[in-house]
Amino acid sequence: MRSRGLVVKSTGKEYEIVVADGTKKTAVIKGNLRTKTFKSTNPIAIGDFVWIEFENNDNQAFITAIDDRKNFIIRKSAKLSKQYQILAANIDMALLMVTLDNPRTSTTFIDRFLTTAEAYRVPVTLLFNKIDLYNSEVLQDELFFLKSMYKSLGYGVVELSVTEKINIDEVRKITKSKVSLISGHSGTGKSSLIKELIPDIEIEIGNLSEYHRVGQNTTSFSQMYELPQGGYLIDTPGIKGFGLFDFEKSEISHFFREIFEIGKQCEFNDCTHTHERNCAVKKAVEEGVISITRYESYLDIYFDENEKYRKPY
Ligand SMILES: Nc1nc2c(ncn2[C@@H]2O[C@H](COP(=O)(O)OP(=O)(O)OP(=O)(O)O)[C@@H](O)[C@H]2O)c(=O)[nH]1
Ligand SMILES: [Mg+2]
Ligand SMILES: [Zn+2]
Repeated sequence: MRSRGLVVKSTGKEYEIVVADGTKKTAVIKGNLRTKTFKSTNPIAIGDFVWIEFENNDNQAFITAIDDRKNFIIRKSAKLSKQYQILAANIDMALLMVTLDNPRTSTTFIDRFLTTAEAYRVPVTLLFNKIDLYNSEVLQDELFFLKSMYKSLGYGVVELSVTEKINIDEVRKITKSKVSLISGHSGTGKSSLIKELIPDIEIEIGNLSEYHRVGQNTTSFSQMYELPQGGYLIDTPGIKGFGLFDFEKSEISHFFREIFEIGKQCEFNDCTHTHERNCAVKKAVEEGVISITRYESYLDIYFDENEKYRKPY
């Protein structure tokens, strides 16, 4: 018997798969399953459509094939690693959970995530969570700046407090009938949000006071949950960094929307926006038309991916 199903949970070894009649099957990867080229820590991701077979009337199911992916979000697992991790496949949208405090999310991290999503044409909404903790003027100003900036670039932005139940309805609205991935650092409140949207599920929430200890993840594997209003949310373990997968240096600027647009006015067609004369991008940064944080993220990626290059300043 062979059936097609959707991967809804992954422990890295075993997968939970919902098949056509709605039942869930547990399956492992068939030894000779061939997945596409790159080295991945998880050849099969949440959101994948796979084919499973049962052998010898045994209850054990094997994944024997995987359908082509519409899209996916992938990152390098750790610095200097050659291993890649697919966070989720076949998604309609990605939600990036951002907190400016407890823990702090950097703009470099945000922009690396956005760059990857842009490359695979996945729309992103930034969820600025824990606004109940932003009492200082510095944090409030920063929130205002980041919200306006990302909104002006065309990204969705929602400010949120999951524990104070602020703007939960907004998230309900945007996730309705869609398959959405939720990613972000550990402790930003991803699982808390899912619990708020789907109260009757069992899901583990971290204890904030424990986050000061070595970055322990509360959620240790990815899982897809069905929303009461229709649609699915994919909870994932928090990630520390976001290494980019397989980007050509010359491509990077294509995935920074504003740098790509304004870069068309540079004197040289192949301008890298780092040292060239009459660079429209650098001029726009000086004039405040392009945000300095975005330009810094661009340089961070541009120079990081190949250590041979040195910053010209
Ligand atoms: N003050 C405040 N705390 C929050 C808010 N949302 C979540 N928290 C707390 O943040 C802590 C971490 O929440 P989780 O939902 O476990 O975070 P996570 O992103 O799922 O973390 P990992 O599973 O480790 O990736 C918990 O103590 C939550 O109660 C919020 O809006 N405000
Ligand atoms: Mg979690
Ligand atoms: Zn340029």
